[in-house]
Amino acid sequence: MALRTRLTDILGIEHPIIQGGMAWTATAELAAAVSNAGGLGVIGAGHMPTDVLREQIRKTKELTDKPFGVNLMLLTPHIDELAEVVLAHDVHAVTTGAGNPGKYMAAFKEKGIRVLPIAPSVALARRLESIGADAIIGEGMEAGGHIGELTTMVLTPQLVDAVDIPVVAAGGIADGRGIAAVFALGAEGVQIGTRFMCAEECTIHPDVKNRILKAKDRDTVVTGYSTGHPVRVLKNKLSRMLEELDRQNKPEELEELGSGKLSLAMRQGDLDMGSVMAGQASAMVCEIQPAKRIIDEMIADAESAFVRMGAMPAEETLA
Ligand code: TUI
Repeated sequence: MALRTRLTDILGIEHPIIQGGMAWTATAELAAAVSNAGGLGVIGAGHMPTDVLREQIRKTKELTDKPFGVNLMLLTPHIDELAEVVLAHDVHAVTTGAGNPGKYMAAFKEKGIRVLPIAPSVALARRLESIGADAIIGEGMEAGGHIGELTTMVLTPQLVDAVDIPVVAAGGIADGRGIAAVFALGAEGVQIGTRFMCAEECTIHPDVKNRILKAKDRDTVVTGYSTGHPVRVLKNKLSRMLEELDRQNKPEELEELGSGKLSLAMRQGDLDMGSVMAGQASAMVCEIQPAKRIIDEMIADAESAFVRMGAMPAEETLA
């Protein structure tokens, strides 16, 4: 049985699973694999130059004819130019992170692009619904990368109560039990980042994938509180240096030291001085698998969890 929700209808996808739009990580290969497997694959535009984003969109279209999206990281200095590329290239959906996408909303809607902003708070979610967001991705602080204050467990039900559009839960979800849990809270979809970092099709350095496979429950830490942009990473030499700068309240030095370190991790595989942005769910990722196997397994396990909870008759999962 498929888990059909308003989100799958809005996006025209089979499974209510959106892939996290991770900068330096979510490339055309991963996005296409996730879309081909029935989820929504997403290219992480991050700080990409515009011609690279154009090429990534072209490549994704070559690899899949299913819907896919682009994630726009709103702190990027040339964000206006990246938004123009998305508008010009017939992309199905946009997810946004690290800010308020209000400025672009009308233009995206006019082109028929679905807009799914990431919101770490109820107030922002309400505002985004009022200006036309198609769904809200509520990201809890279990997630990797730049995070808000609230956990997925408390953010999700509050968003579900606050808005009428579908809520997608993100942060700390890496298996079918997590999907079942957030569906119990009222979510109609999930965004999965860390587990897809260990997809076969993900092009990050293999040493990063192996580091995630080895991660234990307390292996991530949040640095950068002093800058106003806290970031969850796997603990290493760099994170200890950043923690020290946080303690000394030196946000400028912290930003300087952190700059360029995400690509150092994801492209070069530097596990000491790279910024290995990954979520608390790293400890729950145990295998490198094709994206399709990840999705099929998560959906089957979610259905088993529903059956265990008595929320779905066992025979429906066989259909
Ligand atoms: O954006 C992410 N995760 C990211 S972005 C990123 S790149 C980066 N590197 C260093 C510092 C900052 C960013 C790495 N990981 N997730 C979605 C997300 N969005 N998390 C939190 C937010 C967010 C925060 C504030 C969304 C909106 C927001 O609004 C503030 C406002 O303008 O009201």
